[in-house]
Amino acid sequence: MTALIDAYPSRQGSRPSITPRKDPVVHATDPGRGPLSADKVERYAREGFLIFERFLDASALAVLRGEMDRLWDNADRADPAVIREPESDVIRSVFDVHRRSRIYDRMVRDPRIVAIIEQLLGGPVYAHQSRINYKRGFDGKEFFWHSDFETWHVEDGMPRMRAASVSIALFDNLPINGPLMLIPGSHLHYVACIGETPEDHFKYSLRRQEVGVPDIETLCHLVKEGDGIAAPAAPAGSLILFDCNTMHGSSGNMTPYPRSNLFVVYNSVKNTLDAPFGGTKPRPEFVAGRDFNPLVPA
Ligand code: 6CS
Ligand code: FE
Repeated sequence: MTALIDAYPSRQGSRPSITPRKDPVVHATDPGRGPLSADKVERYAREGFLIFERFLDASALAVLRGEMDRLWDNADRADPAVIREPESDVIRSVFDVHRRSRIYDRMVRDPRIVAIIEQLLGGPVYAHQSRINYKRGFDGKEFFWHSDFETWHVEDGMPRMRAASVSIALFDNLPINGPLMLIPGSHLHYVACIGETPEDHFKYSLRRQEVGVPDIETLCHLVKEGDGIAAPAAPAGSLILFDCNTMHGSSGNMTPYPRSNLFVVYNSVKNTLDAPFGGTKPRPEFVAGRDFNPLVPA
């Protein structure tokens, strides 16, 4: 087997760099076919994200929240998929929730969501990663700016940009409780980061990421180019869909209001994982799934 060419090197040089994206954002040959209007597709291609306010109704939301509490209550300290906050023992994330919960498994395969993703990514997809980010009141800490794709490429061997993430607001994402922030247009640039990937990086990075984050100069440039930073108001039940390379992050939550989200990553079955491009050993299944069977809507 010949090794794939590394289309997006990162963490290799001593200086950061910014280069144009080499892949389309919308992969469909017929982007008009699917639930999204041409307008929405065009907006996604241009800005790198879309928001669907109140996508879920109150009863669906109540079920997802109940499941969120159940996973919290049953979380086992020894379980590597249970991630703690950087400076405390409070649960930050539980990973692989679509394989630990039948309710989340169905949610991930929601036909409305799968149809939207398939329209944008041009065909069948599988679940690369799923998690609950709890972001509790007072102790939910920040996620520094990053492109998910950079990590998935270097640490998981995701070859190209043909993946998208869905964040479902389980509580209101308010301007004050550490909502998801995105840089419009940033997905059109690839930011190569500096710093070598430590062994078992995920053990630290999922608590606080310090390698694979962009330099400040490049961030300023992206914000200027993209005309600012978006922090979409997302009432509980809303869905934010964003490209795998959209620069995003969020601040800590020092309000009493939780900002828990259910997060799912969809990757095209034409873009399955190879060996990690950074040369480290592949990350565990709970953070980078290698079951590439297409999702069957349910
Ligand atoms: O590691 C991951 O897959 C995700 N988590 C972090 C902290 N950064 C990259 C990506 O979003
Ligand atoms: Fe992320």
